[in-house]
Amino acid sequence: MNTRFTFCMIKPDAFKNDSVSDILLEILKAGFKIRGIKITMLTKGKAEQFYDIHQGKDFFDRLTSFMSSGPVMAMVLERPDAVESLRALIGKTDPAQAAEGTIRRKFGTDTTHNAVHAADSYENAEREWSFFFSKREIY
Ligand code: 3AN
Repeated sequence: MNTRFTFCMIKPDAFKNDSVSDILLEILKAGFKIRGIKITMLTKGKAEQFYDIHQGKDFFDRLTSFMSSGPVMAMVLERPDAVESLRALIGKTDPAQAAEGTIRRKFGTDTTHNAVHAADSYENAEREWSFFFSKREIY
């Protein structure tokens, strides 16, 4: 398994709060290289597909409505131990419980509006970047 790559997505709340460039800077300062990047807008249907694993949970509609409410920035990132490093950098799902200095603590508002998504396994990372990128869009 290649542990150098992961998938990250900056969420619509970060665009609304104008914190996209600050978040990008944190990611780059942590040593990640950007191997694929695009800004796009998810439809509700696409957001439901992306978060398929959460179908049936009480927050599913809130989550997918929010994720289709504005632009997202999808990225393929490279660094040794990419998944673990990025998960540590972003912090816990709820920004109030995320450790001091983490991206969600700094830029998130609540459990839905938490500024960034990061893949939680290498298997999911590949599934998630394939959702946004063709092979030739990752270099
Ligand atoms: P994480 O993104 O920290 O891996 P997951 O995979 O459990 O968290 O959840 C995916 C996304 O669903 C979260 N980023 C968050 O936006 C949303 N979410 C998770 N749990 C809740 C909740 N209890 N209430 C509202 N939104 C939630």
